[in-house]
Amino acid sequence: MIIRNINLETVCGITSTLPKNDKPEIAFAGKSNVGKSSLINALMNRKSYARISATPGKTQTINFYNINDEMYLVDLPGYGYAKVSQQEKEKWGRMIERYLHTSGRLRAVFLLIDIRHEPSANDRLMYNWVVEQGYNPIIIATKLDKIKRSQVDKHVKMLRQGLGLLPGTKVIPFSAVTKQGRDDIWDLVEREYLDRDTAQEEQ
Ligand SMILES: Nc1nc2c(ncn2[C@@H]2O[C@H](COP(=O)(O)OP(=O)(O)O)[C@@H](O)[C@H]2O)c(=O)[nH]1
Ligand SMILES: [Mg+2]
Repeated sequence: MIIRNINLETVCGITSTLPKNDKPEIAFAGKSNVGKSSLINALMNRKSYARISATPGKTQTINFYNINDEMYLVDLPGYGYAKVSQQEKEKWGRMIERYLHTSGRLRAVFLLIDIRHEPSANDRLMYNWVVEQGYNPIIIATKLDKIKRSQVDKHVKMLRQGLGLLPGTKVIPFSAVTKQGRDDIWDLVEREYLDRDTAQEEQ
């Protein structure tokens, strides 16, 4: 994807009305600190347009990034942040659920999981829940630079087993430091989830 312009167009808090966008949306879910903002920045070729937080759990809004007036990257609130009350967590859960149910343009959900660790109970809950909402999430295994190259296959297998991924589910290892995996993600999005007039593109 050639990034021509980006714009954080809508920021939704708990009580906000969700936007009725008329362009395809790709959403990113994952626990706090997994690297969602870093991934979105890398996809947009920016260092810090999406806020990168040293304090997990800070981004408790749904952020819609307009890309080239062609599509949206949607940053969902992180889950599993211990300092947030149960009541607060439920509110955010309902908000994400409302988004997944009502967005007419949501094409795909990417679920981010840290490549280093066994998926947590929250990760499994999130995966199963997204599947129950009718989506077949693509897994991004984040922080790829933190493990040795020789360990990657083993860790991807650990994620597949730990999450109980449905056969055929894609897992894309990614590093915000080296940008490895970035092009694979864009290729997938452009190939599968955007309405491109391919005849025109090829001219
Ligand atoms: N080494 C490394 N650190 C990362 C990577 N992605 C994110 N981080 C770090 O992890 C922390 C949380 O990142 P952030 O993007 O804010 O996570 P978010 O809470 O999921 O949006 C920050 O300190 C980032 O610099 C990565 O691919 N490699
Ligand atoms: Mg974030």
